[in-house]
Amino acid sequence: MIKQPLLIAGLAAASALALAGAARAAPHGQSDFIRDYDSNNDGVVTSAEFDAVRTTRLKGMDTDGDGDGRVSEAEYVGEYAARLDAKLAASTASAEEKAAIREGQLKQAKVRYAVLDGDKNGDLTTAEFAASGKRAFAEQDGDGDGVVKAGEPKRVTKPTAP
Ligand SMILES: [Ca+2]
Ligand SMILES: [Ca+2]
Ligand SMILES: [Ca+2]
Repeated sequence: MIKQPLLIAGLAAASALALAGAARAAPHGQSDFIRDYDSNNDGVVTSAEFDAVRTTRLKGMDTDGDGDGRVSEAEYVGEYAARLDAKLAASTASAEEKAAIREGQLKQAKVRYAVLDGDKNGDLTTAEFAASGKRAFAEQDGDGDGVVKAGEPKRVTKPTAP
């Protein structure tokens, strides 16, 4: 049933649902990106929009109440698991399928955390999060004009030391 390799669209789920019809014609991965980050709905994502959404998201992940903007793997995966569970609860997949999807997705979330945690010290800082965001935005901004548009070719960037 649910065959999306990544359930990243769960982010900003309300606005994503509202825009799903309009955005569906665009290539899948990129339309998800634009749906998630195009806050003013003008069809392109600026780096300012991208940074604002990501900053809000990082704050939402920092759930241990100390508000220091640092996110542990448990916080990161926990925040993701909550969104994933809400999605799975609404899905018509069988219990076995849901369990398999959940296991696979949580594994991927841990992999993503390891990438985000640049110095691998088990503590994701705002600086590390911003660095990974810069790379992610550059990948989506294939023509390098500073905004991400539908149908834009992705750029493959080499992983670089932060
Ligand atoms: Ca926009
Ligand atoms: Ca770190
Ligand atoms: Ca561009």
